[in-house]
Amino acid sequence: MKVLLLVALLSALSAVYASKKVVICYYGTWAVNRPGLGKFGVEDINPYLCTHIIYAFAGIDTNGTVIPLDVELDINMGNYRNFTDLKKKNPKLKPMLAVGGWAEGSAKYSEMAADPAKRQNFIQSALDIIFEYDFEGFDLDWEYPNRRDTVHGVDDIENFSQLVKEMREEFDEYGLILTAAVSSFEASASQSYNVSAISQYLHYVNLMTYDMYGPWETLTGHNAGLHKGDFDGSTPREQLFTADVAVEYWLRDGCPPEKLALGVPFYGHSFKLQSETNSDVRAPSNGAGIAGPYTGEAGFVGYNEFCAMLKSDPSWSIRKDHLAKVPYAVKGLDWVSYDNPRSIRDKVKYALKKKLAGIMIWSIETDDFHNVCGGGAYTLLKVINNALYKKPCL
Ligand SMILES: *[C@@H]1O[C@H](CO)[C@@H](O)[C@H](O)[C@H]1NC(C)=O
Ligand SMILES: *[C@@H]1O[C@H](CO)[C@@H](O)[C@H](O)[C@H]1NC(C)=O
Ligand SMILES: *[C@@H]1O[C@H](CO)[C@@H](O)[C@H](O)[C@H]1NC(C)=O
Ligand SMILES: CC(=O)N[C@H]1CO[C@H](CO)[C@@H](O)[C@@H]1O
Repeated sequence: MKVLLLVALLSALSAVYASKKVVICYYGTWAVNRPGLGKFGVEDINPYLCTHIIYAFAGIDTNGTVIPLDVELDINMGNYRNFTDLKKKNPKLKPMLAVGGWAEGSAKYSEMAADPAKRQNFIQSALDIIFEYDFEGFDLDWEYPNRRDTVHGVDDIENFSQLVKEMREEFDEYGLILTAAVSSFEASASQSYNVSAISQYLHYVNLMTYDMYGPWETLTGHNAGLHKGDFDGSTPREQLFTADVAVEYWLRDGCPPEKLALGVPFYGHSFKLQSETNSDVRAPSNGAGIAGPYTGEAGFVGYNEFCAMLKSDPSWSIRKDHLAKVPYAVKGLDWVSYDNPRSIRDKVKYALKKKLAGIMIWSIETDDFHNVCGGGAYTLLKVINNALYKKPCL
């Protein structure tokens, strides 16, 4: 009897503990324009499989004012409102708005963060949108401080810390959530962030542990390997482009584990091999490979697109890098690095073992949300929920 009580108590405690893990889902709103089964609108979001859902993206003008990037969709067609209305289905869901992204560049953000008046303008205009549309938080996606077309160079680092500090102080007045998406590897992240400073002020740090190798490289490699791979040879550990090396850097540099969300990609990168006789990881590549039927961009395939290709065409050879814990697939000169349910589960286990905050996803509109491949609708999100909470999900 006592043993049973103890077991019940322990499992109740672990359920409470586990339920605090986050599933932070980015939603790329342009997917509403994709053809056929690739079209993904707000109505396609399953509001029970994420704890936080982030609308990507808003932008800023030259004064640092936060503005919608697609006024017609975001405002006129009601997409902001429909998105935050997902809370009516799941009251625990936290709808957030992301500002920035790759296409916004760095220059305007560098100018904004360097000027106290523009920082205040940024924060107040973010609050205006948050209150008008009932968002519950904001995500900073400046890509990246002190890189690309930066204006103020290395000053961006402390200016970004200052921005995050001021924003958090303001957000605390209203109980709003503040997060940022950050580059993951020491070589790049150390150019952009004072890790301990921003980690102190952010609720969660969304670690972009993907795009580690892609068709811009001359050799094939994993988009998002978890560990040192079968083909990494004697590469010194700190020079490895793997998720675990990036996580260890952020933890070492002062980000508390309970704030760090491990990013997982719901997409892969495709390469075109130079020769069929060398089709391993680190094989010579001629650049971008296949495009997906919906996303239509050479070098990129959504999980939904690629699982369907694998299913319908048995001539793909699926291989696994047993150490890196990610698959890749080869057919003739086509080479694709991607994530599947197995690799995603391994990443969740790793995040749990490292006592991280949870998982971040870029991005949910390329999950197999229509169950084309037979793993169940929202295959990858369900894998994440099952592995994090160890119970069947809705
Ligand atoms: C920036 O602010 C100035 C001064 O308030 C204003 O004249 C200008 O129109 C603003 N620029 C934009 C892009 O809104
Ligand atoms: C938002 O929801 C309304 C009501 O369901 C719908 O008429 C409208 O088309 C939706 N907007 C978008 C962009 O999907
Ligand atoms: C980083 O921020 C911390 C805390 O705000 C500060 O003490 C430290 O000096 C900063 N580090 C650098 C290199 O500026
Ligand atoms: C608050 C802060 O750190 N501001 C700095 C941002 O960058 C500008 C221009 O490079 C500096 O002059 C500020 O001191």
